[in-house]
Amino acid sequence: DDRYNVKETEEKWQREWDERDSFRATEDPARQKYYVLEMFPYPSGRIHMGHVRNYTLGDVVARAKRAQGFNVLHPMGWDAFGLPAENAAIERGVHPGKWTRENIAAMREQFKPMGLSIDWSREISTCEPEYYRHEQKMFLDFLKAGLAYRKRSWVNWDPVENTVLANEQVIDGKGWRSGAAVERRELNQWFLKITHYADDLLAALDHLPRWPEKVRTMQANWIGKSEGARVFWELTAPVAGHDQTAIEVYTTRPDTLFGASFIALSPHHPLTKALADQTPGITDFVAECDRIGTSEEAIETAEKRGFDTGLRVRHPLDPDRTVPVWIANFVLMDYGTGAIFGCPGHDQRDMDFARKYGLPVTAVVAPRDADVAAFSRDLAETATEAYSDPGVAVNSGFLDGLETTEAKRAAIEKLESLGKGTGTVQFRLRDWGVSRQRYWGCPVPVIHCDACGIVPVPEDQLPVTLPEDVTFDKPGNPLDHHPTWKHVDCPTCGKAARRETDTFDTFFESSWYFARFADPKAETVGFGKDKAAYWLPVDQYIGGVEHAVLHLLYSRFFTRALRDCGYLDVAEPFEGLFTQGMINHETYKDQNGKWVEPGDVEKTADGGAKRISDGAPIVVGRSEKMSKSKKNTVDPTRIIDTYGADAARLFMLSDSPPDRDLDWSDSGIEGAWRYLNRLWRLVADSGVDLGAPGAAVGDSALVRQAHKTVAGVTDDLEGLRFNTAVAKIRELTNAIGDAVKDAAKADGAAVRFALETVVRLLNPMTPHITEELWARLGHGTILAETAWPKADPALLVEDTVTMAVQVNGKLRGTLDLPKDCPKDQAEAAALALPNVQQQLEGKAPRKVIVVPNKIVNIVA
Ligand code: ANZ
Ligand code: ZN
Repeated sequence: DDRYNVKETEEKWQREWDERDSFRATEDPARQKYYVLEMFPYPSGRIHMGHVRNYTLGDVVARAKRAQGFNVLHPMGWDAFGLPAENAAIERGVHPGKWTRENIAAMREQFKPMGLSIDWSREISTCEPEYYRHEQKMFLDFLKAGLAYRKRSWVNWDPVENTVLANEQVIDGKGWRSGAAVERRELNQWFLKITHYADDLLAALDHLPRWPEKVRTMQANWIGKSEGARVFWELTAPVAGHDQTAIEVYTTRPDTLFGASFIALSPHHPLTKALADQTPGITDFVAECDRIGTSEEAIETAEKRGFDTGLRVRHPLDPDRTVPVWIANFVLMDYGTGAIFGCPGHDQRDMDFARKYGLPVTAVVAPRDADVAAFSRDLAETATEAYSDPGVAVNSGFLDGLETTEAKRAAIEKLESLGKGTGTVQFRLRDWGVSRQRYWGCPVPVIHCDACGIVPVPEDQLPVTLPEDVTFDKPGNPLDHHPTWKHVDCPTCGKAARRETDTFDTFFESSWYFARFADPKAETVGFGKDKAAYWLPVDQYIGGVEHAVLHLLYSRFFTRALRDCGYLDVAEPFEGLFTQGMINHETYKDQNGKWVEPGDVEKTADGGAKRISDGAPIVVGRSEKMSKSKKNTVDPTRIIDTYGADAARLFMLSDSPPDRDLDWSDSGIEGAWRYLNRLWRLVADSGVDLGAPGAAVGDSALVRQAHKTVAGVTDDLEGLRFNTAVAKIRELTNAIGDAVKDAAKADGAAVRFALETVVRLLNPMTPHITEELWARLGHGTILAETAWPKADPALLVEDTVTMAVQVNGKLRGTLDLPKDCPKDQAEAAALALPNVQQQLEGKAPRKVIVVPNKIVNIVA
């Protein structure tokens, strides 16, 4: 039986590649390397369609680059620390280590049938001491270099997870996993000094042309560089318990200083603290503010609220004037100076605040050509919207008449000359808080000694490993509850001391794993410098856009920090970045509004749908991102079982451009399946005598199309336009189908050539069936080790040209003629055109001029 047996074929070739070790990467300075990496998975236990898409995209790149002669590194590993393991421990009593390792084993088995060309000998798992010991060393090096430090700081506290969250993990004021409203707490935390590189991280974005514009913009906004001034406002009277005589504010609009109507302090400003002891009500007000958390979004969206302290400060440019000092919930302590001057006319938040508390609104910037008196009156008396665009300074003394940019400069100059302020650059980026009060993470390798303070764990005592015997019955950090683990002697003075019980944020592990893959077995170092130099940077990184700022920015920081600590010599970890779209699926609900799984739904002839199990009518909803909560997921393992990995891969690649969302559908996967079977039959039983491999082929339309397809697909793969690549291959397949319709007349050598071309071009996308067909076509080699086809440039030239036909200078028609055809042939064809004959009215032309391949000019 000559039918295509998917299961047998796919298993056979996976075994074959394994046995031949086809995908092992070895450093070879003589060969050009290519490092392709997909963001490594979290071992949740089951692969999902998003994984299938991500790893298929990477695999196509890896296989194509390998065929094109590159020394390819395509590794896989596990981002294995994190909360879900601990939650499993809490809910089911299984140890996080056991849960994680079992999930890894299960997912590895689910990945294997996909036929990915991975060098599994380089597999890593970040929860093993062999991995995390190296990041403990890195941390100690960062400490020495001043790139890691500890400080007391306000943090986002997730009351359900009992842990600190990074700002990025707070979404709409809620914990990203728990969904619980986040609170503020002040804790001692470890930080990595990402701000040290703020300027460089921003400027270097311009040198990443192979990154999506969108991701670069998101990082630039996150880094948030702004230019402005620090301005001193002198208190009219000293405040007991506070040593400063002035309030320093940060502003990006020094041009609006004359419009100041109040000063606002952060609830956590030192002056607020000093005042709290003396002024009743402040402590309560601050506590209320704390309830909205520390994330900017939360603070931005909360209703503006304030507390009048009764203090006043002198205006730096107009000392006769004083303005009141308030405490306001929208002023952040960790941005700028933690204090602002409010200019309601030109800042919306300040406007909202001023209208709520009856503070004055003064226009100090007007649109060019505005009626200043009317504009000022409206803004002061009735407006609820601030005018925040640039314009011309008004009501501003010496600044009047200056454009905003000019006015900013002039104001700063004046402030500096008076000693009342300085021009500065400010970044929105904060240092990265890496402390987590959790068990399943890498222990921070330091010891707290009452006599010596913070003592780094001596390097010969690394790694600090996690204790196995922990319990999860109490809320909080199991490392803290452990009876013995944290009690150690101080390495410096020998007295009783305590281990740090914080562990690292799990983004720590993913910030350098790409370097570990260069040298995954290194024991004394995280990775050897030579191997890192050979493989890094990653040439093509592929993953979800949800990591645009977190993981991708941390990795860029980490690479710089490692460089400065002597680990490697690159600054940028990822030379090329591609962010793939999501996978969507229709959603289904029954009459009770309950979600129904796609596997239980059948479309009916009338265009509706019913539930398979009981025939109940189903309402079909729109296609949305696959998610467990809507039950619209499709299990990749089931799809691969039914149709095979090749069909699943092909559908993923052909349906839409890889950066767009993809709608998963049964008809789509079936279409891919049918195509592969058709290709199989074209090779197995077209009835055409294909002759032997390597026979000479003549020039023919089919051969030319094959060459064109090689050129086009090569180009498409380079640009990651997989869907258009597939379309071109399918066109060539159709042409082969036409050519073999009359088997007796077909040119066997040309058909073989075209078929071999299809098989070779399709190999990176559907590796199994193409290997099998290649063997059936009589080759003793395997495609995984075969060079990429090359197009013959001579056969790429267009074989026909379109020529214009003019009569007395007017276009009267066009002709499709063989390229470089003789002049008399072009002339005859032109004169035969009905339109031309009509123009000539039966007479002979006076003159005919032929410009080869372009135009036939007829003079009547
Ligand atoms: C006066 C002013 C007048 C402002 C005006 C704006 C418009 P970016 O551009 O994001 O850097 N600001 C400064 N520190 C703050 C803090 N800790 N918390 C909340 N807001 C703060 O924003 C800078 C502007 O945000 C600053 O310029 C300041 O308000 C406010 F017509 O100063 B501005
Ligand atoms: Zn000590």
